[in-house]
Amino acid sequence: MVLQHSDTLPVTDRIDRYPTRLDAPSDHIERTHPTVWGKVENPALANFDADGFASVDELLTADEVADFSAEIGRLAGDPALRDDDRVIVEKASNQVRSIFEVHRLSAAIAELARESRVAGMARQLLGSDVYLHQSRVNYMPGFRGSGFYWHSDFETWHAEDGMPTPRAVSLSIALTDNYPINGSLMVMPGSHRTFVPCLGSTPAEHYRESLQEQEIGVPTEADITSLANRYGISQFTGRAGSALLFDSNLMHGSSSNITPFPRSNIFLVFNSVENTLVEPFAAPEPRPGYIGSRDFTPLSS
Ligand code: 6CS
Ligand code: FE
Repeated sequence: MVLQHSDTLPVTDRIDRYPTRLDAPSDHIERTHPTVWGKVENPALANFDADGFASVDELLTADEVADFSAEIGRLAGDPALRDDDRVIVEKASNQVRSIFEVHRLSAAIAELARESRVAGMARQLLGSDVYLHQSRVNYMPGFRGSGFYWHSDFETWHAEDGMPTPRAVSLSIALTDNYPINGSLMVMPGSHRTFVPCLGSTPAEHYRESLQEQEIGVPTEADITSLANRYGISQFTGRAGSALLFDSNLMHGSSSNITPFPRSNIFLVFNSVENTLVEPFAAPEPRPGYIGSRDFTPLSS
């Protein structure tokens, strides 16, 4: 059989509209892909296109908050998960920081992700069926909970997971009250329209480091300064049960939490079924499926 040229194209010949993990600084890239691909009907999402995020009050009832808090407490204390790769601990304190693939560990979380009040918002924004690219619970303990430095999630998902375009949204559902003082998420409104190429090549198994503290795939201080001057910085605060839905390329980060008030959330990433993963754009190997899922089965409504 004669191989067609297209059968043998090396991965590096693909058109990459979001080049990153470079060895020399490069200009910011203005996004050409839409933010909202469908028709927004939920009034809470009215400013999503312009801001790149929207907050949703009372997504969960007080009873649901109590039930899910008990569920994630159970996961964090489960002896069967102690040595599981899906559990990420804090570098300094060894406390549980994140647990990945929680939709496979908890039937209640799997069911929540499928509900129309949750997946329905993602379908409206992305204009297609959606599947779960990633799910996790983040636990930010009081006193010594460490934050996440400024980053765009899409930068990592493109470079390390092979997500072609920023046609994905994340929903962070607060299970504790988010105050300005306890490490709540900071976002740059409108920054989802600008892609910041990052410096440095991705080492093998980079996720083992980056999920504790990310150093490669984060913008320079000059990049952050120019974005912050252009877009400003807002903070998401809200009661337990409220949620933040945000575009995959929104610049965001959080400070550490030295208050006694912990901050935990369920984090669900919905990707369009028309944006399924290919080979990583800037990493030697794709990350494991529990971080970047390769099961593209649409969530049934
Ligand atoms: O790795 C991920 O998928 C997510 N976590 C971190 C710390 N950075 C990129 C992205 O938000
Ligand atoms: Fe993030």
